[in-house]
Amino acid sequence: MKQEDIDKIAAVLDDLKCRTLKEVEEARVKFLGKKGEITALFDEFRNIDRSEKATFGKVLNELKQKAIARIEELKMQAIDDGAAKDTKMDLTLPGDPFELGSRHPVSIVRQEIVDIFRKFGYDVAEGPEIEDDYHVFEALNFPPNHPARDMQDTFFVSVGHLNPLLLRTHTSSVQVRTMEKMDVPIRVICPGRVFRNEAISARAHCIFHQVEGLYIDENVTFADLKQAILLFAREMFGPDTQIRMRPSYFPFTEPSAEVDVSCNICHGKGCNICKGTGWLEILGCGMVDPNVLEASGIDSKRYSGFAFGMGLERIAMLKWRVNDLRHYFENDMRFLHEFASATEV
Ligand code: 2NM
Repeated sequence: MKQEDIDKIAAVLDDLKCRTLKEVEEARVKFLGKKGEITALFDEFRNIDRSEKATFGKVLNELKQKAIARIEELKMQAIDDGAAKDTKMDLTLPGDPFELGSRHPVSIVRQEIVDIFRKFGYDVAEGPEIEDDYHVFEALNFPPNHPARDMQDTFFVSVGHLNPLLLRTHTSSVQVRTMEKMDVPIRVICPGRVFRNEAISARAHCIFHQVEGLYIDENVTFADLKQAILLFAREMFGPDTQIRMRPSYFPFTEPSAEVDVSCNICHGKGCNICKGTGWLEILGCGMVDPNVLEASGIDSKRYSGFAFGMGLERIAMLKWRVNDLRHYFENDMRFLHEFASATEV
């Protein structure tokens, strides 16, 4: 055993540089591992001359302590100067983003419509999606054999009763319940989900959303209806919007009309959204049939009213030029995120 060998190892330890924790571990094995250089000197120490043991025992122990301390020091350094490199992680990268949800286009449109009518003094009413025949049809002046009662249009929950349960096909049932409960004057809008047994396509779905409105008081006329719809259309589609009414038919209103708004995309010139007509159909309306008022206990000699209804998916389609109704129900995040900027949070 030579002092020279021990000094050499001590010098190497002093100069040792490690960039990574892996290199530190390699250095530890090189000096202190089972077959390490310092371990080898201890093995050699067992066989040396008794006279030498006193000198080398102390020196070897000092060398070993020095090696342990130096390895520990290098380990701390490696951790400090970016041991991270060892794991291929870039800690300067921004953190994992988490996705914010956004309002569904149908919800956005519903909220806009509700806000407009709230401003006009209407209340909001909601009611059950599973309804009875009476509130969906009977009280709304649907004759007993009206085609809308047919199995083709209505999802029945229970059949064979006098008053079967079914999924409501319109939210007018909520208005019937309002007329039963509340005193006149009534101003109410009813947003909600409705169900019709239709084949699913780009333009039709078996589940969709409506907002219906009802206004009942003394001396309510068709002129009031027209003005209410005009004010609504201008709030909803812009101050230059024009409306036109076409005669129509609904069992619960007489007279009835369909309302078009001027196409705010081509401003009446004709485009593919309005199919060249300059007009877009947005709602149905009319004067509440006296039979409907009477069925809910309202004196039709003293009171009159108007009602209207519109489909939210259709209005959202016009607003954002969505070309297929099915997008609304597929929960595709790429579609839904298109509307992230359409509402203030
Ligand atoms: C529409 C069109 C016309 C309507 C009628 C009633 C009620 F309950 F008062 F009779 N609610 N909603 C109505 C009238 C709905 O949707 C196209």
